Amino acid sequence: MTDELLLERKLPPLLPRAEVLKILQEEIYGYMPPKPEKTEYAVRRNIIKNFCAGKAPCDEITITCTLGGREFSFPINAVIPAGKKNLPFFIHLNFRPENPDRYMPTEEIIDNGFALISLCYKDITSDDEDFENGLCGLLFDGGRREGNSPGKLAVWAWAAQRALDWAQSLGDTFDISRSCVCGHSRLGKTALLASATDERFAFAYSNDSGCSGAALARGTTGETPADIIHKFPFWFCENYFKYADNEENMPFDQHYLIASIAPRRVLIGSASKDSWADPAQEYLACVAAAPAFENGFVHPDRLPVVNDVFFDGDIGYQMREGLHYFGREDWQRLMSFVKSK
Ligand code: GTR
Repeated sequence: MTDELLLERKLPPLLPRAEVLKILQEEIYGYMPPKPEKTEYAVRRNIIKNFCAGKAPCDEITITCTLGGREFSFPINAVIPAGKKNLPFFIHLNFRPENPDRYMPTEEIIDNGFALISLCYKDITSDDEDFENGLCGLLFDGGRREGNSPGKLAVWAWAAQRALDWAQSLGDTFDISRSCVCGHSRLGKTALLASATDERFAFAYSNDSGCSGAALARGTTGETPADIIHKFPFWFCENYFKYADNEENMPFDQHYLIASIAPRRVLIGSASKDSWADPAQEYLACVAAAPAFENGFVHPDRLPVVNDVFFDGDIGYQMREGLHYFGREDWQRLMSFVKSK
């Protein structure tokens, strides 16, 4: 059944990863900003009194990157269980700087044996058409963009990669082979892109990322490229704009984004009542991306239903009951997926 649904969608065939990454950067997200010439870290320890009852202090790290001879700084939070080494960990791109936050049950994550690094996306650059603030101020001359210059998703994804640089700089505190980048909605799209373009991430998790994230565009009954391009053009490169109401001519679809994470692991999470993100299209993208992975996507030959959890392949999928939200049930399933591998 899923094979017929994919045939109806007439998707572009999978290509080698390098070609897929080129198409994605050229046609939808823009090319990732370059790596910094120099990076420095300043650490403020234990910034929240009695955090997690003393099990794990919350530190703030200011990351200062030099690009084109100019500096850009942004903060991240790190919560590391005291006295532990080689920790599996999440890099969570979040909407707000608060710790914990309604999308981030920090203590529960720590109690499951993980460390947690979080960053607030607006500390990197604003979520609007202004390409002169934050990191964008170093990348664009007077805010001007070329057709394949990075959109905001690529700029935020770059920051998650810098947080991983910091984790790596600490030696054996973190287990990089158990690193996972994650986010919700627009930041789920960002997490997939961060992992697609940086092979150091062992896992990626997209929560309800939908259009231009995990969901196939061809055949959607939810948000379309035209909808998202109209409302959020700044998330993408300008070359994407020509595909508004013109999906059939896209030389890619969103299974390319998932496939470009191979041979590593990726979990896609949907919410049963999030029709705008279109859970069936997120699931079908997993089916279409599967051949790029050694252990693909193990699933029944039907569309997903509430509380489906498919963790046997390199691609995992889970559908939670309810609305567009990154809740503790999503985190519990995400943690189980990482632990199961
Ligand atoms: C919506 C957008 C979605 C999703 C969401 C979010 O308005 O249409 O693609 O990204 O915002 O990020 O919360």
